[in-house]
Amino acid sequence: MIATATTLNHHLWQQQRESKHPIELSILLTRMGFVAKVLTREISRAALVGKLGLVGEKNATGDAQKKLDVFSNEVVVSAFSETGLVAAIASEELDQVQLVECGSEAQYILCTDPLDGSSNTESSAAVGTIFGIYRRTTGGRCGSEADALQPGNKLVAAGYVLYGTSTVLVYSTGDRVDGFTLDPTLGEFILSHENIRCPEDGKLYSANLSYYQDWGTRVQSFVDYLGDRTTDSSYSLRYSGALVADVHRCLLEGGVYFYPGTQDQQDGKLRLLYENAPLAFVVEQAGGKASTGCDRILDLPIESIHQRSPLVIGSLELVDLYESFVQKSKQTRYSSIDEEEAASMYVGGCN
Ligand code: AHM
Ligand code: MG
Repeated sequence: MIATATTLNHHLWQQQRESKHPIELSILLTRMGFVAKVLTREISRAALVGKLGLVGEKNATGDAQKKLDVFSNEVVVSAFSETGLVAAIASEELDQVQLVECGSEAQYILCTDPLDGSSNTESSAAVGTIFGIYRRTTGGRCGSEADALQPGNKLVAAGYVLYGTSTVLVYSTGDRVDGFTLDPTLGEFILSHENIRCPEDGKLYSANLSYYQDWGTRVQSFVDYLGDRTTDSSYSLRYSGALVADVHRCLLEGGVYFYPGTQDQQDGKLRLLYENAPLAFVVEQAGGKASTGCDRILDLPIESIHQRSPLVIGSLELVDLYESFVQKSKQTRYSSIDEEEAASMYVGGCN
């Protein structure tokens, strides 16, 4: 590696000098870099230090918490609390918004999934951390839950860390998207993916197809189209079970990830505030697209911190294609089908 390689800290300083973002965001993103280093170390040696397995509790959205979920949450919360810049934190692993700091300096809100895809940890597969940063909107000395209930179009920074074959930190402050790879020998994130642009189209799709029967016919048609070997389409399926890893692949190589609703869970599984919105922010900044299949993710109102939404995200043309499938039947929905069929078509489709 050459000595002139750009570290995350140097890059943040350069961007700040060019007025791309304020110093506070540099401090917070540097902090995320530190969190990523701690979690890289602890995740990779978890089996050796008794950190695998369940805690025995469920989190706010009903998932069985793992020791690494709880640990990761503690690392994120303590690291960001120490900055004095964060008024409140919303996390997948916290039932409610945690108020952190009062005062004029604490003007930011952190929303995070500290350990995305934690079901992968037992098998040493990829996991991630997702983060979104908002500015406070309410007055008064201290933050409140209302500060976290902002749509994704109000994000001032967002990104993720992928703990895979290497640790990669990707972020945007609304200007461009850059990715940094951790050099473990230096303990530094080095700029490795400069100004990432999501390919407009791609040949990869990523979804848990075991839910095929639970999806509506519109989503099923899309899947059938992708898998149709009688046409010259040649899509490949890649699904890791970690949203961060699957979206990262779509971002770099072109492709689409989707997690639709089902009859029982019309909003799907993924959480809007700390999973879908931050990833949508990054992917849009890179020229990609993210929606529910019907509506732009970043424009969805946030009514509660653990609210879910369907997600389709990735290359512009593939997201458009998905939308054309789920919206296609809209006009004919009530024409020649019975009530049961209409309900089935609705799942994953648009009103
Ligand atoms: P988590 O935040 O509890 O790990 O849940 C989110 C994860 C995503 O990373 C992944 O894409 C999805 O849930 C996998 O769910 P499923 O097992 O239903 O395919
Ligand atoms: Mg998650």
